[in-house]
Amino acid sequence: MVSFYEELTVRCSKQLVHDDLPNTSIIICFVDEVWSTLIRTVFSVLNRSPPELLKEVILVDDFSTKAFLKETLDGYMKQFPKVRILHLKERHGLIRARIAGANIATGDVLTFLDSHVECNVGWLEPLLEQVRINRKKVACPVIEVISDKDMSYMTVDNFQRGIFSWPMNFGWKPIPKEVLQKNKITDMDPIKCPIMAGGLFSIDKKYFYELGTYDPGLDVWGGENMEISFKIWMCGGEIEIIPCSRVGHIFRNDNPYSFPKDRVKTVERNLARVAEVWLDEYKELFYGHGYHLLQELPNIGDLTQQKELRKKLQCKSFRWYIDNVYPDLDAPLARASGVIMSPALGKCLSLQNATVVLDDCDASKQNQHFNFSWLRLIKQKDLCIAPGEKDKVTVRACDNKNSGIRWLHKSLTTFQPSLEAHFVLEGIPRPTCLEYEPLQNRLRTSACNVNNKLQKWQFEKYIAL
Ligand code: UD2
Ligand code: MN
Repeated sequence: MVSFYEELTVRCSKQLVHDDLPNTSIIICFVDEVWSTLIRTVFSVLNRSPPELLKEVILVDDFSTKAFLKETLDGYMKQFPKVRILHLKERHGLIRARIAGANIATGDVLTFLDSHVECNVGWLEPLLEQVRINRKKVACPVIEVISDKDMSYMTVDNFQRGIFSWPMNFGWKPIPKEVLQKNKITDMDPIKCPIMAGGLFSIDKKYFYELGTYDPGLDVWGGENMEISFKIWMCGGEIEIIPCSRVGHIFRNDNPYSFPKDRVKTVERNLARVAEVWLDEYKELFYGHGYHLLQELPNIGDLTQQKELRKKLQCKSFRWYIDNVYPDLDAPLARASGVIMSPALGKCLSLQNATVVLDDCDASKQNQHFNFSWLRLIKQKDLCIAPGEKDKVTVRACDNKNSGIRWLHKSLTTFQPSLEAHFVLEGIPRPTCLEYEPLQNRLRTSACNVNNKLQKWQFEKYIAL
């Protein structure tokens, strides 16, 4: 029986492309790559790319420590006139190494590859065809799997889209059935891809520079695929996976090279840079799903140029990206919303003359409508319920960086689940709760007490708690 895969291969081989395709520079960055896998990568490119489309192969050695990646490699590659090697004088990290490779490239299109891949038969033409059709299209091959045990090539046959989930983890997801049907998508059609995996893609060289390449402030590894994906989509381009182009990649659990700083922190810092520049109000979801990420904020460096670039390119909002590119992303802007009721009193919190009081519940009144934000603020527009002097409760301008106005509520009070219905001030050693005090008919903060009914509150609607 002919498999789905073999049958697709036959159809792909019959697909026509323009005869004036642009040529490409292949850019392969590596640090301490294994000899055999690097050679396999280069051979697959040289053997399986039409010579007229292959301008050059640029190997960027990101300051490897292994001796065989210096003169030995240079000597070996001399037999291939199209291969150029750039030895960086210090560790750039993969992002800046790719930029260094792009800076010396002479082809019309840049095609980036990891240093441990195998390009399959006919891999290149379908990528360049898409760029030829629209220079703002960024084309990715289907990434197949090379076993890290025996180096065999394994095909994949259900093509998926690259996506992310909060707090910005890359993942794969099949296209929803409705979307397939609605758009009459067949298995050879390019797949619109909200986020690219990162390693393997073709992009028009001029367009890459129009987009300002990568944010050069991203360090070592990680997050750059988010950055370039948001940038491409929000600033007028598209990312597609091209089913007829296939490249195998060795997925490894460990990086075979060392990180100059802590690996996890490096990636988190990169992601925080991306969030600050691209996510608009949705960056709250990023921090709200990974609270410790806020700690990276002081270390993320200057973002002026990135923000200016976004303005200059007149890029669309993140909201637009969600609505148009990734509508199935789960992204509610508040964890809970509506009136905040005291079940014991049957009354609701209300903002009157910049103070918080209790009033008869009326969900239609704007001054009784609150949002519980991802950063744990109880907000009404730009005003937040906050602890005041002594035991007073007041309102203040919301400030995401002010940890003194954050409240724990519902599932956030896991340290003491019995306080679920309470609003517990965050970060105070002695649990302190929002309470109604009947004698003076006012709100105050007071030592939390699980049995005190006047400390229990309920939002009208819980969205993500
Ligand atoms: C994925 C991407 C990878 C990159 C990465 C970071 C694929 C198949 N792979 O992880 O391309 O986007 O996510 O987000 O989509 N390298 C350097 N200098 C460094 C570190 C790495 O040159 O400081 C090289 C490395 O030798 C390799 C490439 O960059 O050729 C990507 O690194 P990886 O293979 O460790 O990343 P991977 O595949 O786990
Ligand atoms: Mn890789």
